Amino acid sequence: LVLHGPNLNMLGRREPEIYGSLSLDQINSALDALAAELGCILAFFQSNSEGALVDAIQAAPADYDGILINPAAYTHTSVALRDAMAAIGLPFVEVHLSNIHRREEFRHHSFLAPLALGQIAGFGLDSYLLGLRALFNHNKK
Ligand code: CA2
Repeated sequence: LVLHGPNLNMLGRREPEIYGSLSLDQINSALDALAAELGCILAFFQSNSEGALVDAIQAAPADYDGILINPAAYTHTSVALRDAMAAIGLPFVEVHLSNIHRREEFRHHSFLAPLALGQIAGFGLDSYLLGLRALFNHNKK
């Protein structure tokens, strides 16, 4: 399950110098192409609402083997997303388009990262592609 957090539906339209010029649909298409190569099936969900993301995480174990998530701003604020991840226990990888560690201090902390298999930040689309590979390889073992 690929989860995209708040404002990522705006990708490609604003702040291309930080987040690149690809739209969310283009990112999802590139992930689908990699998934076909690896031999796995993806589902995508974007929401600006913290509760909707919590609901999606809670429902995930019924249908999915892992979660690739860009929690966007909720990375830095959401105990609720962290608690949902802790509750389900599915393996997940946290990704960010930008390198959150070279940006404002408030972006350096992630509530989710301590529970993640790993965090990949700063590589634009490649953060997602590397994250999918890492999650797939982890689940293959
Ligand atoms: O670098 C990332 O992927 C982030 O998760 C993106 C979040 C930001 O709050 C995190 O600190 C890092 C913001 C996503 C907002 O995306 C926009 C896209 C286009 C225009 C405006 C916002």
